[in-house]
Amino acid sequence: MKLHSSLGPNPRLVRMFLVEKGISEDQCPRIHYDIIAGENRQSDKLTGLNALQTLPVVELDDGTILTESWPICEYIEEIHPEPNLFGETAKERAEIRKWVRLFDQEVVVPMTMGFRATGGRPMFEPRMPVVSEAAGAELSAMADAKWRWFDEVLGNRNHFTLGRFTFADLIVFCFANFGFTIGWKLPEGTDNLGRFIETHNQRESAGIWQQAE
Ligand SMILES: N[C@@H](CCC(=O)N[C@@H](CS)C(=O)NCC(=O)O)C(=O)O
Repeated sequence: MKLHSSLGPNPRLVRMFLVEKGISEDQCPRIHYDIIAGENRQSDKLTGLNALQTLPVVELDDGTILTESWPICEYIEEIHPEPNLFGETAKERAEIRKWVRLFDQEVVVPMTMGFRATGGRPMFEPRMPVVSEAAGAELSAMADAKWRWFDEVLGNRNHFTLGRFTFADLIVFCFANFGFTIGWKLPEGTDNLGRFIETHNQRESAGIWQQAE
């Protein structure tokens, strides 16, 4: 198994997941693309693996190609079940997927579309359709409103569900850290999320956010 990777929250989500599973870079070598320079958009090799030219991409030993960070993590969970991050039972899996789906739609989509249309505009406008700067600012504000909602539902806990660390926590942690790398700050009054991030910063997998690429 090989991981085609880059800067950014989606490859880093998969990299954190691999660390959580105890899978080393020897077991899953990483091929890095410089997305700031647009290397992913110029690579015929990557285009052959993923027509969308985005990362992460997982290339299995039998040549199978997996794309999209969340399903990639679910695949890794199935072949490396321990420690469990997606739920032990059908009910637990439904619960975790509920939080992930909510976060993905309500925060990840507006946050990333907002960034692409504002601070990230010089990088993304030549690559993909982006909304106007004004719409981008509205999307960022919508994402921040949902960050506040996630802060409220988290309350004084450090896990969104099941009372233990799951993929739901991992994705929230990852996208908060992505925000920090682009100059975003936690919205005012989200002290529960601040505590959550500080707590999970102690995890070995969080070290990925300190690495230069
Ligand atoms: N929905 C995809 C998103 C993939 C994606 O947008 N990846 C970003 C890095 S976080 C990328 O490749 N950006 C460079 C580009 O679009 O040129 C996933 O979950 O993996």
